[in-house]
Amino acid sequence: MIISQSQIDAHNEKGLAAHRKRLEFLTSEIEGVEDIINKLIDFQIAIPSWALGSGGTRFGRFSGGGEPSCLEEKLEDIGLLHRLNRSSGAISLHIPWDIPRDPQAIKNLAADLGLRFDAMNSNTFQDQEGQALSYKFGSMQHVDKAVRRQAIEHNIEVINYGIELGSKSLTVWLADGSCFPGQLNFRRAFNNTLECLQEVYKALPDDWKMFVEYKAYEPNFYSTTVGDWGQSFLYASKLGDKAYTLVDLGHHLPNANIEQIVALLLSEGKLGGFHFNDSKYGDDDLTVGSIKPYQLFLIFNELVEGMDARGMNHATDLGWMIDASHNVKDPLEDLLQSVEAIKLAYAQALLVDTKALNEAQMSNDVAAAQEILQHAFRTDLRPLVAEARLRAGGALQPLQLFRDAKVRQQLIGKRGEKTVATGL
Ligand code: PSV
Ligand code: MN
Ligand code: MN
Repeated sequence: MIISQSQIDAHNEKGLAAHRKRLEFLTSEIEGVEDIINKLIDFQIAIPSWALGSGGTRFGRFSGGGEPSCLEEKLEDIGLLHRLNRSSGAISLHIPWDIPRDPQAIKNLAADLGLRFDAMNSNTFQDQEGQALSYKFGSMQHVDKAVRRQAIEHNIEVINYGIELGSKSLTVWLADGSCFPGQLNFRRAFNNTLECLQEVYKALPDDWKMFVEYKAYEPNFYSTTVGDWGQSFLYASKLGDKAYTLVDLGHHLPNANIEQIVALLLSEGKLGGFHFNDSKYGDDDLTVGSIKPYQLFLIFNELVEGMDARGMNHATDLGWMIDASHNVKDPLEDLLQSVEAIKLAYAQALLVDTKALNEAQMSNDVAAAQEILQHAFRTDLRPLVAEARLRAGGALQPLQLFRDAKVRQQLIGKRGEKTVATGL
């Protein structure tokens, strides 16, 4: 085992006195510490199978070595993250990159590592080997019925793999759209897509959810057939109760007010979940919280308030997933940082004095409302996140232990320098 429990214990022993001091100070400063810690312990974030290697860009790819080359190794990597932070207890698979050849063995391995299967993802944005028809001009929007049928069949196949593994949701992201004005009849593209989604929806088991992901642009640069939350909401509403909108933080036009989108989707009962990442310009897939941590906090503030108002379970009623790509960092280090950023934003949102905020809002006290939010955001809650990890059996400082234990060097030793993980 690359990191043993005794290594984690020794690491924690070393940092315990300093941690306790920080925690005691924080506990004396704020209220509701135990409740926040317990909620943090329960909160799990799914890791995407496609983010365990170097993604690169269209200009080049620089492997860090030791990347997983099969589904089993991907599960092992996420098992490693989960052992360190006790918050990465799920994996999101992408088909055909992650076809489980022996589903029972994969299920057993996941169970041994304490992992469950979050949303299954279909892929009609690339042509796969041996595929009869091309998706060059779209999949579900395609003018040719046979291409549309192929896309439907693929999604049903993905659901079936998910059933075998015990997943409960399907995420559909379509690259469909157009690059030039005139290329597409928008109404026809929408209706073709809706009909296909309806066919897939029919194949969805009763206890499953379908997430319709939207994206403003890329790979198509003039129009996208599920281009924004309004369009996704339209599809999800027409499909039925099991269909929801999935919010990928990087899929908006610049400066979109994502927290407001989240609040409205939640209030309509149509928010399915998230692909967390961060960005400066477009779908950059950078480490969560690395560019706009305040936005992340504001999103969580809406989530906590809205989910509580609707009596929802924070940990289980939405899909919490990361969607990331790495060019210059070690993917596993990056994912540890992302999970930490999500938990921190969640903890800060839990700290918001909702009663006082509501009073400020009701009396139009704008300055007080801002103070309340920023007080929570500016309180350093890292000791609470660390304490939750400690109580759950994880490491006080996962990234530090990852480095001290020379995890990447060990992976390179096992798997080699020249490795390419399947995915983007
Ligand atoms: C597309 O940009 C996306 O965000 C979708 O979620 C895909 O499934 C994922 O990236 C991986 O390609
Ligand atoms: Mn995504
Ligand atoms: Mn994306």
